[in-house]
Amino acid sequence: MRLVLVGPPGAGKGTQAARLAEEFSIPTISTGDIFRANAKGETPLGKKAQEYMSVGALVPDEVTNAMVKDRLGRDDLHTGFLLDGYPRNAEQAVELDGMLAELGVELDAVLEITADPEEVTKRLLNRARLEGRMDDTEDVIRKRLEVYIESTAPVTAFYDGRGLLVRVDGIGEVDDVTSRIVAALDAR
Ligand code: B4P
Repeated sequence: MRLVLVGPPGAGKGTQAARLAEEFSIPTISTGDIFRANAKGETPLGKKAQEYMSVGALVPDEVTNAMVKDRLGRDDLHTGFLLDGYPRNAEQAVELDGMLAELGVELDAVLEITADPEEVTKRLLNRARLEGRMDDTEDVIRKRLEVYIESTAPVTAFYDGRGLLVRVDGIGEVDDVTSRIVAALDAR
């Protein structure tokens, strides 16, 4: 199973990725998690990523693409993978095509988790209270939503045109959303 997970900030990508990785026994590759781990470790990559994440912008493509290429080249992906939060713009989608062609593999599905801006803002502000993530402030959330509409929404159209897109409603209990996703993937 080779999956891509997209959706607005706060739709539940990270939340569902952890469950789907277990359900399908595949590793998750989350660009956001890799950036955050590097930021915490104060590595050069982390310092660079933090400049962009803290203002809600996308980390530059050359940094992100090289990081994903390196990760996809490792030998623990025999059962597949779940790409969480990548690709996030049309350029990254084209890059990913090239990486997969080099590896001789194809995506099985691109899963879009949908949720309206009011709901995701509420969730992210709640997470800010619990975890204090640097990009969960009201201004930065607004910026992340704008970036999503401008840069990431076209990615779903790109994959829809190829018949790969599976759209699932992300509103409701976490378990219910997981069941919806698994049912939608099974139905393919
Ligand atoms: P991400 O780490 O991908 O962060 P995100 O979009 O906010 O989603 P996340 O997975 O964390 O949250 P989730 O929706 O699960 O990206 C962060 C930043 O990294 C980006 O802004 C960018 O700067 C950079 N970045 C990442 N990938 C990049 C790329 N490819 N190119 C360039 N830059 C990149 O959960 C949110 C909250 O909702 C949680 O508190 C959760 O508990 C809650 N929640 C989830 N499901 C729920 C439900 N059903 N009901 C109620 N609450 C729910």
